[in-house]
Amino acid sequence: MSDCIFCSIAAGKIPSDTVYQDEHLVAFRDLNPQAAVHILIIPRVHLASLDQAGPEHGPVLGQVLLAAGEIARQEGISGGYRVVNNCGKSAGQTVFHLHFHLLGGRDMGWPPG
Ligand code: DGP
Repeated sequence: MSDCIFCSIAAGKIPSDTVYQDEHLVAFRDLNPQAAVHILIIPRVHLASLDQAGPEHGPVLGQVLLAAGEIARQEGISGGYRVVNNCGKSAGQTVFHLHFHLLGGRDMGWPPG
C-alpha cells in the first residue's frame, strides 16, 4: 500500500535499522523502544491488523514466530522475551500494517497494561 509506512520500510523506501529480512518478512528496530531490545517483525504483505488475517496467512504468521525466536537468539535475549501484537486502536495499535513486537532485555510485568 503506497501510503503505509511499514510497506515503505519493507520496500526500502524509508530507512530502518533492519535486523532480519527474507522474501516474506522484515524485522527492524522500533523507533521508540520500550525495552533494551525492541524489534518489529512484519510480513511484507499488507494486512491492516491480525483481524484481517485468514487461513491463507497461516504460513507467514508461523514464519513470524519462528523469526522471533531466531532474532531473540541473535540478540542474546532467548532467556526471556515477549512477542506482542496490538490488534486495533483500543489495544494500542497505532500503525495499521500487521506487526509483532519482540521485546526483551528487561524484566516485564503481567498482566500487561
Ligand atoms: P503499535 O502501537 O503496536 O501499532 O506499534 C507501532 C510501533 O511502530 C511503535 O512502537 C513505534 C513504531 N514505529 C512507528 N513508526 C515507525 C518508523 O517509521 N520506524 C520504526 N522503526 N518504527 C516505527
